[in-house]
Amino acid sequence: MADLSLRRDDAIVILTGAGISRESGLHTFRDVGGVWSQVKLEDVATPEGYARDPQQVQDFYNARRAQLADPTINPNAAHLALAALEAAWAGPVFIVTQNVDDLHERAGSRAVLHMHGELRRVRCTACGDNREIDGTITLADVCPNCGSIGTRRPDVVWFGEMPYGMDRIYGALAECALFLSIGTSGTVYPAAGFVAEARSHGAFCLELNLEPSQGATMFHQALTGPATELVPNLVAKLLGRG
Ligand code: BV8
Repeated sequence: MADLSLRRDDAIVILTGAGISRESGLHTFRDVGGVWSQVKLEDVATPEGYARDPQQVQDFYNARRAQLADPTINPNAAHLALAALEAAWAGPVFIVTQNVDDLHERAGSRAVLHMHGELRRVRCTACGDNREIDGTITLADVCPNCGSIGTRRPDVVWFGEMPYGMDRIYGALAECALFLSIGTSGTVYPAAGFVAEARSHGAFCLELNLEPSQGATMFHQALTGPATELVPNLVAKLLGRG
């Protein structure tokens, strides 16, 4: 395990990907049997795919939103450990997640930024109205704000669209003493470039992943194993309990 010489008031930035939610029962994208082996990314996670067949895209996100509402899908020990770290750590603990699920929040984390948007939010392409929903979106939906019909889309960031919060993220990467990357393949940019940004500003960069990611060599240390083992162990060490 890394020899982390941190002060308790140091800032920590944590990037998470689909791997941290795998043991909660949500599929990752690029593992065997993952989301992109079931449906083509180009068809459901691009503006072009949405323009071509909006019903297919709505169905894809409606199904994932319904799965997230399943009572068997809950935060796991990794999510809970990160929430405990935020509660006990004197310095800022900022989670930047690529995930569109709400498991970090349900685990108790408060400083969470969904750079790729959120499954449980919908926005209107006519007026920008952006709100939480629990059910489905249909092409007959009427925007409750402007009355437009069929203009409500999932509030997720597709390929070719600008992720949310980039200024805030780069500001945090420049200030943090520890950059943690958990459960991501390091395939998708700009998230995959965050380690280089943090390292260039002097952060200690640590990867926790089931297997080395595409960017593993960019980290000072890369630990492999399931998130529900690695993350609680690391948090215990950081809090001086391990
Ligand atoms: C942008 C939608 C610019 C929501 C997603 C060539 C080079 C560089 C970049 C590009 C390029 N060509 C195109 C680009 C840009 C493109 C990109 O990066 N493409 C890739 C494919 C090359 N990026 C974009 O388009 C981004 N936008 O660049 O905008 C711009 C500038 C100006 C103006 C406008 C725009 C937008 C990217 C966002 C796309 N949306 N999803 C949704 O449906 O979820 S991406 C999708 O991939 C998800 O959000 C997901 O989170 C994300 C990353 O995947 P991972 O989370 O890493 O998941 P993955 O399955 O890949 O890996 C899981 C890992 O977990 C594995 O490593 C596995 O080993 C591990 N694991 C498994 N089990 C466990 C575990 N680890 C621990 N414990 C376990 N139990």
